Amino acid sequence: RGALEQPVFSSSSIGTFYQDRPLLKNAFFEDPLLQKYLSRNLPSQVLGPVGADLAQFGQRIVEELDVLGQQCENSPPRLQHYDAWGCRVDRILTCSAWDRMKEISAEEGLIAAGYERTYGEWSRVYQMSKIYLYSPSAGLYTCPLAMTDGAAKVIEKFWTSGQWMTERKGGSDVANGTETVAQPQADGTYKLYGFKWFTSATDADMTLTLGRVADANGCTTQGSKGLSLFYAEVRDNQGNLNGIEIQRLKDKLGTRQVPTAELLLDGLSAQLISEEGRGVASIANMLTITRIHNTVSAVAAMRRIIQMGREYATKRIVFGKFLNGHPLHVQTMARMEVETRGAFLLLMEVCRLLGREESRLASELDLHLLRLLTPVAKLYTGKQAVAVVSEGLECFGGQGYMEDTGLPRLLRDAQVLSIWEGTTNILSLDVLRCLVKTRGQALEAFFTEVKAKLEAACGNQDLAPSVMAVDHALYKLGKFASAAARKAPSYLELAARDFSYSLANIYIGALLIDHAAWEGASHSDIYATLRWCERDLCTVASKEGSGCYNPEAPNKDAMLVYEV
Ligand code: UCC
Ligand code: FAD
Repeated sequence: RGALEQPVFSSSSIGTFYQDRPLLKNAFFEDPLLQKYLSRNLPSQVLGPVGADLAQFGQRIVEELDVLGQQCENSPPRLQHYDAWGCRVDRILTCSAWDRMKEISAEEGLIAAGYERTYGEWSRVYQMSKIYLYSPSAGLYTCPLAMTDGAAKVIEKFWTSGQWMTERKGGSDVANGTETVAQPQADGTYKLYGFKWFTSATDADMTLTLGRVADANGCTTQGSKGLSLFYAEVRDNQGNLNGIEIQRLKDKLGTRQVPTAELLLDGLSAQLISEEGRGVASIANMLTITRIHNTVSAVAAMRRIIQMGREYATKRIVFGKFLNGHPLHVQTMARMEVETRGAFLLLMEVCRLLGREESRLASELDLHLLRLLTPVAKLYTGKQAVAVVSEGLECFGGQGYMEDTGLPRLLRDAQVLSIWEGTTNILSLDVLRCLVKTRGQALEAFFTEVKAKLEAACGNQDLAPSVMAVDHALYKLGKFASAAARKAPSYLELAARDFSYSLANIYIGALLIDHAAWEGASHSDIYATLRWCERDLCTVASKEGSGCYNPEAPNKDAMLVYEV
């Protein structure tokens, strides 16, 4: 360097290299699997308008919504307890971007699409595809949307809704954890008294909540049989809270964009909307919808991190070449891609079944599958999202850990997906509940459907190893299930999580095969299927050999956990 040149690094200069940033592109065009899924399944008169709408929405996300989502993250809600004159007001102050998200959600018909049913049985696939594109840029506005959708399913009324189930003693064990008492009023309504420990989207117009109706002596029935479902409006016509005090906003790892509050119900006026004592069964419809939304968010987060990661890999040079020229890096992304494809097809399957149910086209088999696969999809993708998004952050090296890239938020927000709307264990137990309640018919439906998909693909040589692997796993699952049915219930309880994972692995294997056997499928569709089916698809059968579900296992586990 000549003596007169400016030094590259000095107090006035920090060097000349600036890494090109990964660009957010139209998520619809960036997602060949979504496009192919729609082409394969939607009738042509539906595919045209749906494809056009998703393409325009994908562009709107890039140009308008992503920045609003980031603003929601940067300007979390605040709670104003008192006004300037000392009056208790308990106002939740949300940012303008959050309010704008509400308007845009209505403009785009994000919930209406599920109820107007313009596309008949495909309306849910359309709606959830749209929310899937939106979710990673939504600033978590998808959370109130999910609860609104769930409430609309229960009461067919169209306001943003809360879902207040969790109290201090129990969010999983709602039956024993609910202390809220409902006092009957002369006009047939109720006043609710209790404390709701987690309430998201507390800025909603209305809520569904659980309470115990008090009899003339003020006594209530304990357990699940004492719980009833109530509808309540959060504020009155003047905007004052309806017998509610907002104690505080939660200080959370993620989902910071969403106001999640602790609420004292101090005479909340409410209407009973279920039969007395049928509260849990009545809110189950809402849980189905919100758990499907949870699955949408999980798969969408995986898809987003992959889209950003593969973009970055075309821009970042290390050891003399772009990241996407390093086979080990691409292998890492390919593994994430396989996970995401599997999760996506499971999500779409549940949406397809929901659409059929709501259009009254569902067979008995469809209904059993919908009931069984909803908790399976939620529990499986909730966990997968954390693993894939975490791996995805690493794809950016240190930049993946930097707040102002907007990437760490994806991991924080993914972590909640396995906790709320029922934890992994609780949903695994729900899978067992479903099997018991249907006297095994849901499991039979599972076997029938997987076998049908395998049979349809059995002439395809490329897929033969995958078909064999899924078939073998199904055989092992059947053997396990018949043996477990003869054992004490505690055996299946301990196996519940592994059993549910096996259901997910096997069903996803069958869906990937089904998709790859389609005439429009690509080599990558076949390759993804082969890769998925290499894994141990029936973990519950593999693990049982160690005795980990046997009667002595809980003691051994406890000794292991608490060993001093
Ligand atoms: O976390 C929450 C909101 C977060 C924000 C929203 C995000 C949405 C996604 C957005 C993405 C951005 S709200 C709180 C969610 N809470 C839960 O999910 C509760 C978790 N706990 C459970 O799921 C438990 O398994 C309980 C509460 C359902 C267990 O209650 P019980 O009363 O002990 O259970 P029982 O006695 O077995 O069931 C009572 C009745 C039975 O009906 P009958 O009497 O006809 O036999 C069950 O079959 O309820 C029925 N039932 C169901 N039916 C129970 N679960 C279901 C189900 N999943 N589907 C159909
Ligand atoms: P617990 O039930 O105490 O569970 C603790 C652990 O024990 C978990 O790992 C669980 O899997 C395990 N466990 C529990 N029972 C069993 C069992 N029988 N067998 C094996 N393992 C078991 N709730 C609402 O009602 N409305 C909301 O709007 C809402 N928003 C939320 C927002 C956020 C950000 C979060 C984090 C939570 C929210 N929740 C909401 C609460 C949420 O639904 C509960 O936290 C969740 O259902 C778990 O309940 P819990 O916290 O009481 O945990």
